[in-house]
Amino acid sequence: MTSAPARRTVVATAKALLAAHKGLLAMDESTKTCNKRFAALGIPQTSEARRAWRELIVTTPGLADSISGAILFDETIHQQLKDGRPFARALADADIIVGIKVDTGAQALAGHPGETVTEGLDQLGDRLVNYAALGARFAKWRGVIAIGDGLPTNASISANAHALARYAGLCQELGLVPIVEPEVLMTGDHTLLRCAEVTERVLHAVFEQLYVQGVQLEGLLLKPNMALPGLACAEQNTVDEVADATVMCLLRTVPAAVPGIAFLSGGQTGVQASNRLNAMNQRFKKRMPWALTFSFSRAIQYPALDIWHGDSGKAQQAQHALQHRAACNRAARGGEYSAAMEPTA
Ligand code: 5MM
Repeated sequence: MTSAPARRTVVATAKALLAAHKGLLAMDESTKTCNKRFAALGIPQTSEARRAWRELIVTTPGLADSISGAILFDETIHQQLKDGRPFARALADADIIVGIKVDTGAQALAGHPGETVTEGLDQLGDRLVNYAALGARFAKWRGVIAIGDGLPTNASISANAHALARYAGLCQELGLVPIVEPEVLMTGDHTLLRCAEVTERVLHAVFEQLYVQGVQLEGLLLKPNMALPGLACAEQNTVDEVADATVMCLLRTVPAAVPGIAFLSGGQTGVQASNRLNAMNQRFKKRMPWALTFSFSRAIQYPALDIWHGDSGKAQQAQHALQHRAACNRAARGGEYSAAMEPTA
């Protein structure tokens, strides 16, 4: 069982991550994912290029006005800025809480073609202790659920929910806030309704496992997908339809003791993600027991990455774009985002 001091620590950290209408920045892409994004833009896929991109991110002026916590990847937490400061120190200096991705990735689930289970429980306790010594105060683990013909299976949902709950319990015991991320993918031609049904089923399973493992709900954050039609679905729903389906799904499954829900963007554009988060906060402010915020990677980073393209001469312009998307999402958390905030409006 988690000790009283550790419980107090995780509750306080979760609260700090949700303070002042801010959200989280996911910059925890694995080397493979980061390289894929760089390759698409012709940026060299080197450790130095990944370091330089992430230095640009964490030194963005005004980032902490909108971002309370940033999730790092293992490579980054061991790297330094050009001035010699470790990334974790630079984030703490900027008043941004340090987080770390601790899963080791989604692997094929035996006997279930097309499905995965996220691994990383082996020696997780030791790794968490090491990350905490490097400055991490929260962690992240992502389970991946695909929608398809006959998918997801109960096997994939329960294996991922179980691993998420085991990870969350261990984090809390060691004083780190677990970000619990069950992601239902946007890949496919499924409808919004189907995504909402699957998301509801997944979230029920996750909260059941969190209960079974004795995880303290007040000391975690949930990082789910929004309920969205598949990227190849012929019918793409309105912003309000997405907001309604997503919040209904969360109201049915997420206990009120959870302090906050921070969405992943999952392949939405920056503007789409801001619009949808904003609509949820505008339409349901009075009904929601938890804070509804963001933990985006692509929806915050992409416009800036596109400007930067590996060119240090473009760093300032890229930082401006990054700060802008972060600020739009902070506004969306308060239900105060509008198209007028966008430069093209
Ligand atoms: C779903 O991905 C998470 C949120 O990012 P988006 O807002 O872009 O959807 C993100 O934290 C993700 O876990 C990382 O980018 C790392 O993913 P990989 O696949 O590299 O482990």
